Amino acid sequence: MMKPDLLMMGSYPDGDMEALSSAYRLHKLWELGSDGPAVSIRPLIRAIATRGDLGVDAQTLEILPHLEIIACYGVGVDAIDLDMARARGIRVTNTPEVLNGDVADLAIGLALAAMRRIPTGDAHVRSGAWAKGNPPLTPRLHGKKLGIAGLGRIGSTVARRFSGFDMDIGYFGRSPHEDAPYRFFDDLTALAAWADLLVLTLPGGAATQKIVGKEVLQALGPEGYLVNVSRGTTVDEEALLQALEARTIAGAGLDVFWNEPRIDPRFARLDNVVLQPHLGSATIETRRAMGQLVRDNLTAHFAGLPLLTPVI
Ligand code: 8YV
Repeated sequence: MMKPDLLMMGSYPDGDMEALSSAYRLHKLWELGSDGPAVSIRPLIRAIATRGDLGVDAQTLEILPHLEIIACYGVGVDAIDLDMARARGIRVTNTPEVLNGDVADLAIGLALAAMRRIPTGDAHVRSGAWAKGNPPLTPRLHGKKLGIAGLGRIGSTVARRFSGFDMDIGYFGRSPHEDAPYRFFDDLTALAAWADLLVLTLPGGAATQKIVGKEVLQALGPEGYLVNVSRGTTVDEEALLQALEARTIAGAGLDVFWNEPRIDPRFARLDNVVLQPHLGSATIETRRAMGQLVRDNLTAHFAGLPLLTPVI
């Protein structure tokens, strides 16, 4: 039987690429010209494999008249034009749950790295400066007040992880979670004013764009820390850079940014921010599970079976 034609928006780990190529005729966008798939190929493409950090915009959808499904390697589908996909009856799947633990682990790592200034300590030892004395004391993490913006699947895992640090936990969201044993704030600025550490686990998209701006950062304050493991778009990045430069907030740990991977060079000049290249889900085990979910959803679709993790 003919292999279905599948457009890949970005590469996957080698094992995933091999598995996909055995079942589909792959068209790798990064190997095609700036116009994308050839005009003769476009009508043949029935599936797209994308990633949470890559977009599938209306322009892409418009040139693929027989597209049936978009499988996202990642939980965030904010970069996919869901309205157009829904209007055309195109299915969309993602990879929820399998990455919750890793993203939450990285939030812990970024909080500790930023508050205990671990990169600075590492550089202090490597440079030999330790022989001349110790770096300055830092604030502690345990026992502080943690604010979580977005108590979804990842945010709830973050709360469980940080509860091991004897922290008071509050959260912001559209509505309270009846079963959540944490303090609910219906106003993000109020949560930031209360918290010592604010962790962002909000979904990306228009509803959360720049939800963390100058007012929230001022409320977090000069002893406050921000960790972002959600989407760069949830933060007004100019306001964040100014807050870090002016020490309006004490520091930040960031895994996501606007304009990834070519982020604002001002970040690299700051000593009170820890930077990671969008690695929240980037462990061997989790990426293996994400790749399997992408394939299982595609296999189910082409077998006429229910999708495992449908978004639409
Ligand atoms: C990306 C993510 O998928 O899950 C998400 O939404 O942001 C990540 O896991 C990652 O960029 C995969 O390459």
